[in-house]
Amino acid sequence: MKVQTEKIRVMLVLDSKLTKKDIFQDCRNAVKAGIPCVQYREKEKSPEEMVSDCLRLKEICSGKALLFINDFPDVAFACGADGIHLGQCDCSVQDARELLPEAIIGVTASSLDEAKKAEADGADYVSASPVFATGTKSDAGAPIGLEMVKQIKDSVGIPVMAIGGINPENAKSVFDSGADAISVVSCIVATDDVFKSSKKLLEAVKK
Ligand code: TZP
Ligand code: MG
Repeated sequence: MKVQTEKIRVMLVLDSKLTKKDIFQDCRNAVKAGIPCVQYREKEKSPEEMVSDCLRLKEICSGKALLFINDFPDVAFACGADGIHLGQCDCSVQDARELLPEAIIGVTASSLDEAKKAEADGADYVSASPVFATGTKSDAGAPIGLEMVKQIKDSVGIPVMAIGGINPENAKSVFDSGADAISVVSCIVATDDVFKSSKKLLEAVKK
């Protein structure tokens, strides 16, 4: 990863459907707790709404946490995000890189082939997905398991993130399998106290 790679150890993916408050309060509380990296992930909002949301989030994260945008390089460009996360069906790494030469670009990978291709395409990290079963993303596919996280780690030279069903109880096992970073949604945003649940996760993965 290009900048501040060591910061990307724990990423919180915000979710306006799962939150008990709103994504801005969640972001503020998570950043206050020490979450170093936040991802904006919205599937149904207009481009204008996304840019407006992300400008607010950028302000909340400013100087404290990195802001990533899921799926939309143009939104990332408009708000000056630090990074972009792309799925297998999103735009190519090359197209994202053209628009965002300085951004950290991550790509989801569920197999060794996808992980190797992401690296060859110029991704800065791959996100092994889904490690465990998750109810948060209905089309996430079957869990790939910790053994596949390890195999992906052994197959690429770029950092490996892991996502899907990760929580304070199993997070350490994900790092022990070789992951450099984890990304979570529900174990933080679906709780009543985002500050407290962020602290709990960070404590569980403390080096
Ligand atoms: N991509 C793969 S699994 C997933 C995403 C966005 C959802 C993970 O959510 P949770 O609640 O941490 O299992
Ligand atoms: Mg996507």
